[in-house]
Amino acid sequence: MTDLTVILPFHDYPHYLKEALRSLKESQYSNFKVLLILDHPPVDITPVLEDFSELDLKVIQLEEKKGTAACRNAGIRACETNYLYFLDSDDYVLESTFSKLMENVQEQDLVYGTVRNTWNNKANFIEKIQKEEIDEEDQLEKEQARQEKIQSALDRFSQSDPQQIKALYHTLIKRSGFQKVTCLGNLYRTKFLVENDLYFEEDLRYFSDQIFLSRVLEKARTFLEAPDAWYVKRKHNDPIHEPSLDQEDSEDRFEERCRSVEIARNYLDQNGPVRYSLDRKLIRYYSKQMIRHIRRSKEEKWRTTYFERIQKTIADSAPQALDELSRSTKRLVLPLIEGDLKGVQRAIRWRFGKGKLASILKKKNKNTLYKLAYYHRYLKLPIKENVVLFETFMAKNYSDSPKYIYEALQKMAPGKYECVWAINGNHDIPYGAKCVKRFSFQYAYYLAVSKYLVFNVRQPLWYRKREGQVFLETWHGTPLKRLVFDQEEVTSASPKYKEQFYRQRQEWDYLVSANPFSSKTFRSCFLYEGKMLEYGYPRNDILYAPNIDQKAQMLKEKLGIPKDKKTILYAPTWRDDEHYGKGEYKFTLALDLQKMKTLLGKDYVLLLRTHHYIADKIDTTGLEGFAYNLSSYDDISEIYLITDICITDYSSVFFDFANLKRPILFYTYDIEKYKNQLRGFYIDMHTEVPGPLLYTSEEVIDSILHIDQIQKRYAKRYEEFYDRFCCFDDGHASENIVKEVFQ
Ligand code: C2G
Repeated sequence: MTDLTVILPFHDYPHYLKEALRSLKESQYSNFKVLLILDHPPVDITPVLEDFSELDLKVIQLEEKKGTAACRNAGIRACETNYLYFLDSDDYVLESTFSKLMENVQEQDLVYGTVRNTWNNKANFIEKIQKEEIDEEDQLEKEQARQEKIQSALDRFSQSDPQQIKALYHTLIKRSGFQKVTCLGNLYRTKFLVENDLYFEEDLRYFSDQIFLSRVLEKARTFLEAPDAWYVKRKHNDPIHEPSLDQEDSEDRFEERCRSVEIARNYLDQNGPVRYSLDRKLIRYYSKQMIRHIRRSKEEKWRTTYFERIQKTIADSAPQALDELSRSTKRLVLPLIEGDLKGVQRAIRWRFGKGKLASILKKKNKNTLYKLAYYHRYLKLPIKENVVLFETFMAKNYSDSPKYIYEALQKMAPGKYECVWAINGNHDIPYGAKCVKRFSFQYAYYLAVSKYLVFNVRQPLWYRKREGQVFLETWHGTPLKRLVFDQEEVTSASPKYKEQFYRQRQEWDYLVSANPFSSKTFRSCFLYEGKMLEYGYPRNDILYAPNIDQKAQMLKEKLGIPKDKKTILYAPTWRDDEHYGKGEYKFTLALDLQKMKTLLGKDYVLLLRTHHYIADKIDTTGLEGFAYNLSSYDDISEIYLITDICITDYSSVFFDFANLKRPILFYTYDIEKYKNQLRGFYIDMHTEVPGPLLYTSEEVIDSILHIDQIQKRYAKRYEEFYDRFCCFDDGHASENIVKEVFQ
């Protein structure tokens, strides 16, 4: 007999629903039904359901659109099994989740599992947790701390059932804030819910979970802990198009937060542990978060209507919850209860004043003092009309389009502008530009007062564009790999990428595009609405210079590269999932350099160049005279000039190199993972790129040995590619851009 029902409400975002259903299909425990409760989806989901015909799934349609709480209630009412489990359609379970929950169940009212939060889909989540290094000592310490906290909860509620206190600790006390208090991840005995009339409050949009859970915790008599049964809750990294409830910015949220506590209280024993914990949660929200708004917000409501609203709710807290506050929290709460805003503001000033001073003294803020100077001092200074700030690849080098725009500006308007380069370390910059270190006081100063800013990656997150500033974003490559809003999943460092990008791209006045394809793609992937400069890439001007052979010879001499040999450049990109820390990526060289040296060394030398994100150094010991590591050379455009054959993978390098019409090979040994799991591509690599896809070192070597044949075989495709992607480049991009932006 089936003994479990999964209640799955759905309104929108079918791609998430697919993943949720797939996770159910993959469950090891299969003795369950699914009740899919449709809350008037704007799309037809029949095609999605076709792939899941083997699930025992019943669809229920709500009569009118009512929200998640109503869907869950409909699910409870329609449930015919002994147990039920709520799954939101944007989340998923693991293969073992249900078996772990059901393993030891014996008619308990509540079986509570673990909720894990992630920004990732299931495949990436699993890969991440498998890679997680488990530090046993650290684990032990965490476990000890956890036990201590549970013990202190048990001590404080020594009159109550310890099983109830443990469940309360795991599902409510431990979860920070209100949003994290959820009905998800647990198994409920259906009869227990129905007999106790435990349903969700349908007119609450954000906080019905905490009322439901508080009531369950109050009423349940038998509990079971199943910590290995994981529920995976996804955060949406595109809050602009697909906000989750947590990400919705709504006026109702504040009112609901207070009201949900008030409603829950009606069902709870005033002296009981659940009531105490809930009241303390609201006080904590006030004393940790709300006071920041009272202190700083431009919106008066935090000091008027919201202040009065929360005053009423907190004043009605259980006496014990108020009596046992720490001294510093009491200082904030007592004037609130008396409605004394001035008193509250005094207490806030005291708290923050004390905190700030302490942290400056501890030098915690040492590295961010320049930001304070930026906000409180530099932004108040007038903009300097003739100052231009340039930055390439987060000040790592002097290269890419900002370099060529800078040089064109110096030639076309000598002495007219004061040019400043944000650059770390020593680099040769002509025309005597002023250099400032990134993230320093001077950097913050020039960010604030420069009239023009020319960047090839994003501006710092703390930068705020001023009225009158002109921001020229050159970007740094034609997109092959999907970017920002076209990326379903963001697996690289910051999951808030989309949200941040949305704000940042609004600060760009100009965006440089190298071809019609980029122009179209940038509109969709960046949601960019400003002016597009369609002159080609300034960094590619050098590829059209009249004296490129001479330049190439000079560079070979400078780098000590033999002139009598042909050159192969290997310039791969980075992989989103392989990193040490923020902006520091791993790279494992998958080319057999020894073999290349043996088979190609007579005629060729190899130039190696890793992406600027890569922290690993390539080991070229034993390859002297054959392999040259040019990873720290500033400008790859110059390296193209001395390259006869270019090998890359998914790097935008080939779009630029194709301007030279020289052969390109693609070493795509991990294409399936890159395409399906990490990024996805805008163009079909199998049919649209101007060279063969190769999967082993042997294939790479063989292609180099037969490069003439390859060139012939790919001639037509190369030509089409050139017409499509190199059509704006004509050697004058920098000049045209300077004319349009500066003159
Ligand atoms: N680059 C380089 N050496 C490499 C790889 C890249 O010097 N081994 C430089 C090239 O100028 C390249 C640019 O860095 O065009 C961007 O690198 P990509 O590998 O394309 O990757 P990414 O930084 O993710 O940018 O729209 C394009 C994308 O944003 C790609």
